[in-house]
Amino acid sequence: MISAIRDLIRTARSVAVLTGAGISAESGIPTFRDAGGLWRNFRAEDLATPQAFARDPKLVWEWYNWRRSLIAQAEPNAGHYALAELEKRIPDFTLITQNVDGLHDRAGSMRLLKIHGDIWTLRCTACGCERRDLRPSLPQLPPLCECGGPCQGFARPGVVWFGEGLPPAIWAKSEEAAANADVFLVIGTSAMVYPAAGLVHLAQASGAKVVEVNPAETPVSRMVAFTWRAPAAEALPLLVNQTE
Ligand code: BV8
Ligand code: ZN
Repeated sequence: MISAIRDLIRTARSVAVLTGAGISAESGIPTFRDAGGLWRNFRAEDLATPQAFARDPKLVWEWYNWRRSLIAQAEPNAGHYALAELEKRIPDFTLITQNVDGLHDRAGSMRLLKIHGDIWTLRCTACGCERRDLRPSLPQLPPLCECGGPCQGFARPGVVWFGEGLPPAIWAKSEEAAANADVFLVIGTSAMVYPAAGLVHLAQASGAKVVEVNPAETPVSRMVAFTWRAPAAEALPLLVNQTE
């Protein structure tokens, strides 16, 4: 199977990739829905929604602060680096990620579409100004707006919550990449969250060969051309090392 996947990538005109929390698992960042995952003590609707934030911004920020501290101690793993290497070799390559941890950026991925936002960006709920803040955990919760203007607003994490639309321009590029791909890699996602998971169906319907890299079965496993039951940090380097 691995050589067949390598051949697919070697001969592909256009490659698109969708990653989820699973690609950061081997960097020590818990996934959302695996045992011991980020949602373990909470339910998504308790925290990653505008309603939860309106009700208790401090609680939601405590969760994000905890995640920021966790991510700040993590390093990109061989899976992240392998995707950054693939991007260098394939002219028409797009990496679409549901992850907000910034590890793809740190591994050197450039053609990167962050469809669920970025945990290191803060956005003022009053004036909408955005800023990057890389401090692992923020001293004051919720953080105040620092736009320098008269705004008294406070900031929220620059991520997409449940019930919120995805950034339109980034989403449009993601759909275009999925629709044009010869090969679509779906890596480390439970393929449960929409519209992100819909990209797999769009790629397949547009004629792409879809390859899933995931140690576990997911709702898309049955529909794809290849299901590679392996952790990303082990599988992805094998794809890169032999596609000289
Ligand atoms: C929207 C950012 C409309 C925040 C996140 C009922 C049916 C269908 C859909 C819905 C429904 N009810 C509501 C909806 C819509 C909802 C949705 O899909 N809900 C799901 C739960 C059913 N979607 C939305 O609300 C979206 N918005 O629809 O808006 C709209 C439109 C226009 C205008 C206004 C409104 C917004 C969704 C985005 C939510 N934000 N995150 C944050 O991170 O804090 S979602 C969250 O889940 C993360 O982004 C995460 O990336 C994403 C998906 O999870 P995964 O990444 O897949 O992680 P998970 O733990 O689930 O799986 C890990 C996988 O890795 C597993 O398969 C595991 O086997 C594998 N793995 C483990 N180790 C490894 C590994 N793989 C490889 N290697 C390893 N070592
Ligand atoms: Zn402001």
